[in-house]
Amino acid sequence: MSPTGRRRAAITAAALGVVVIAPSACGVEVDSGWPATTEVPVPAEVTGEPDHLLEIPPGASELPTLTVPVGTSVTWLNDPDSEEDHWFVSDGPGDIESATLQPGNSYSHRFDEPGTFEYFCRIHPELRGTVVVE
Ligand SMILES: [Cu+2]
Repeated sequence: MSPTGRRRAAITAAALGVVVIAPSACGVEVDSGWPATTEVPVPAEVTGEPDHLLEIPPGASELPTLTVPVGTSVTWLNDPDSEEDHWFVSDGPGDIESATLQPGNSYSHRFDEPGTFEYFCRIHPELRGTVVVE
């Protein structure tokens, strides 16, 4: 990794509230069994990494039916190369409400109840999808 890349990674880690302490930083040599450069996996709840990422490609005309376990967070990502906005809302039960997703924007929703949740795009009403939560 370049110095710039390393700095960017450090800034990203700081922005995420992740505190990385090198074992030798305080002058006490701690034998953790890991070299100081080991990258420790960060749990999903810290990174905000979605359980399920649904990327909407440019010009999408249909969306897949997702089947996910209860408690899953689904993130819709409008492809940065897209030239259109999307605005997903529930069609029936559920409270999907993305507001306007410009290219590169994303919206996350956690499904805590089982059921079948249909939604569509307010801007492109023919663009519909379903999330089945089991
Ligand atoms: Cu749309």
